Amino acid sequence: MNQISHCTDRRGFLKLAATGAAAFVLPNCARGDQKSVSKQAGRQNVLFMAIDDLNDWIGCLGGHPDVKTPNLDRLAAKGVLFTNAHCSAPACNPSHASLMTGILPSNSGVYHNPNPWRKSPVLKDAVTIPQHFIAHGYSAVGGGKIYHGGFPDPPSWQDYFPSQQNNKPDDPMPPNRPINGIPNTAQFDWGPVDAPDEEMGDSQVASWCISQLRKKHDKPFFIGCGFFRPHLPWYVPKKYFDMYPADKVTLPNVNENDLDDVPPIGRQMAKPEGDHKKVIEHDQWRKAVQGYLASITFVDTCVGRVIDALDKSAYADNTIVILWSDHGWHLGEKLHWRKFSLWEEATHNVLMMIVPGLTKPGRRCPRPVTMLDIYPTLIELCNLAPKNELQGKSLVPLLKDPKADWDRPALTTHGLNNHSLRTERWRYIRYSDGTEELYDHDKDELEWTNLAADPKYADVKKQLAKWLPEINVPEISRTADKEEQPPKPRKRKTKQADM
Ligand SMILES: [Ca+2]
Ligand SMILES: [Ca+2]
Repeated sequence: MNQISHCTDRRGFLKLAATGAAAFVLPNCARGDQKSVSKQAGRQNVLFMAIDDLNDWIGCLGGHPDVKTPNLDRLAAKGVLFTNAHCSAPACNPSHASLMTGILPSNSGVYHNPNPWRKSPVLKDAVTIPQHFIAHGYSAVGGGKIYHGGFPDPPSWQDYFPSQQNNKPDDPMPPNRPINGIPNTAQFDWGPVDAPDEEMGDSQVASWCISQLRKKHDKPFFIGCGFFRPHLPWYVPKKYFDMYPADKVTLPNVNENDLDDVPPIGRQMAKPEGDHKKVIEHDQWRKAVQGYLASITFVDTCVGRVIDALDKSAYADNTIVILWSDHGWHLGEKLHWRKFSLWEEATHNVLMMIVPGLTKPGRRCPRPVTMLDIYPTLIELCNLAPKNELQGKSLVPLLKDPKADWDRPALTTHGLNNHSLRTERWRYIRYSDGTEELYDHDKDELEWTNLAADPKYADVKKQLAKWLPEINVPEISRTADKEEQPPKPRKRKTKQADM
């Protein structure tokens, strides 16, 4: 339990300590002598949960003082929370594709949302995580957003909710959009929707997942459960907005001059004249933060329902739970909104794992890890055949001992040959034109002061640069990206999907 004291947030500490203690004493009641077939077969099941666009604004990561995430916090308290986990790409499609195949964007050429990842010559025949489980006798089913909207992958699954071709259930939409009054805003909008939780797409995904956990399974299972919120638009039921009155929300700590020491490619990623200018002009910053926090608490409720169902199921003691988000999100930091950058707000994401018989409750791992490490970790935990082409590294040593040695920085790539490397102390960014940023997290956790030009740090940069990828393949072709299109009007009964 002493590792909990490393939590940076006092509120988070108290919450974790309370739930962590509860996790220690909870008896395995109500399960009786039920034994699943999968336990008898000697292989643990996997509940693989994804949350889209969730940055580190969850209680147990201390990213935002106002946020309410009791369910994510109690899940984290059951096992290992990776506090320095980063995406391989700060955008939905390349992050999901690299995580599910274990291959870096710089090897596949899948850098952006409009890249149909199965068209990559490298990923065309790649065996995804669930495919590998199927090959080893597991059942593998999924629901919701495990792949980016436009590019579902039917070969990955034996069944899918709502369907193999449409991975996203419909969401109710408020009338008179955009609510925030920003013209031509597409999905960049927020506000309450007049609908009960159960009408929300993510609630339907949670219900589907719960129904899977209540089933009798003849084989060990791999269940993918992907939640879409807090992806835009931030339309969730009003009760979640009411938890965060806009006039009281805490805004991010932003330095108006932060981009002055950022190279041109970085400034181009930030686009301060784009979203940020519009948000300020329309006086929407507080309401946007409110919408993001409301969406987080909404999805936290969905997570809570699923973990309660697992705890009450026959599979509570022999199911590995892994929960990840695909990248972070800026809400004005560096005058930037959304993901699509190589700074902490965009690369830092959520990763927690509970492995019965291996992990201990309430552990926090500060080592820099990436989403690419998930695939080899699951292979080792479930005794699947090793796959030499995978570019991540198994996290099993860190699950056993969160302070074990770990030699590599976390690599994030945004576009061709733009990379970031994160260690426990440093962030080093190298853009395609050779320009650089270097931040010292011991003194500057908001990454305000770029030290790259200071000769004092030449050796730090040199040591980090050894980890930059040697291969940087060109971007593959692009197609229209459904998720970035404006929401279509929804007819009340037909529930038009808005991707
Ligand atoms: Ca995403
Ligand atoms: Ca700066």
